[in-house]
Amino acid sequence: MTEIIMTGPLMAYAADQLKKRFTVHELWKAEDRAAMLREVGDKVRGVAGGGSHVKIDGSLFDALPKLEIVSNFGVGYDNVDAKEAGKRGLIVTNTPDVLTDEVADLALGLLLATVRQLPQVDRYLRAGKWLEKAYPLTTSLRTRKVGIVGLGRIGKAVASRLEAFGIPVAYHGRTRQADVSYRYYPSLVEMAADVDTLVSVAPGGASTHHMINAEVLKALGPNGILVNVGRGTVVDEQALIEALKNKVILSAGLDVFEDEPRVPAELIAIDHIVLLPHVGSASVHTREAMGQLLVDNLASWFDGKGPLTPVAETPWTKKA
Ligand code: A2R
Repeated sequence: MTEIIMTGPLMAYAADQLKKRFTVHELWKAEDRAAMLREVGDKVRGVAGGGSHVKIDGSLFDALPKLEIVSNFGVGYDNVDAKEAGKRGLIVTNTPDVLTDEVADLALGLLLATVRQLPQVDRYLRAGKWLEKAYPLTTSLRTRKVGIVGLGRIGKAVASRLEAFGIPVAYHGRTRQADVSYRYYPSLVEMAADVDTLVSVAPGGASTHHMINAEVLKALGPNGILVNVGRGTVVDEQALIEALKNKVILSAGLDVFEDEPRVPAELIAIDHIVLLPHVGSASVHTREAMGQLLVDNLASWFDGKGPLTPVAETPWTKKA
């Protein structure tokens, strides 16, 4: 059987399929990972990635001389050095599309929860405070203009939901998109100044690192709300903490953080914001679809049919 490495725990739905089809080495379980790699490294042809914070980079590739493909769980693959994989002629795949609607649904839920303070309202009722008086009035989605940072697959699904809610949408990215009529801002600071709500769905990695910084938050202003369902590294978390403490912006709804699963105590101490433990795609339905795509990419590759969803850095064209 073809031998592969799993770098972290995947849901049983996917892991059980992998174990039927491949000889699976569970890297994150090894007491001595280097020893495991020395022992099995020259037999391994595939990596099933995700589910852990093990970096899939040049040093892992060095230990796996027969490696052909990294099938990564999730649409984001900032845990994989895809550029380095490309240089070495390896294929990297991710799990796009199958989670788009789920994450977009969550983004709208998180936006509404933040604007209307739903977790705080729930806590208020449970604490018996409604018996004393009604919950104070909140801000509203009704008057808001939303700027989407990263109008990709998920960003577009967020935008179409916002349209249904009657909310004007603008976007920032590196390129204007011909197929949408939303206003495009080449400058993120200028967009932040013109809207009062930012929804970030941009990927992680060097090019987006701390893109939402103190200057952007200042431009967003005192009625501003930041929702982040993309990657935590896109936001300068320390600048965000300062902005929230000093009322530079009004509030935030965060599903992603810079150093997951560690969330700064300073954020946890701010009661009026909404914090979620990276659950954007975390339903049984969608996680199974993602797991299936991870398995299918490996199966397709080792059946000689090529990868199903290779990432941009490792394009693949079928040989004639
Ligand atoms: O920049 P563009 O025009 O290529 O637009 C992409 C945008 N993006 C950026 N925007 C500003 N500065 C950057 N350095 C930058 N790099 C990328 O992010 C594109 O509109 C969007 C990503 O869209 P997709 O590749 O279609 O990804 P998808 O499926 O929407 O997922 C987005 C992210 C994942 O990477 C995970 O981190 C997270 O959502 O789950």
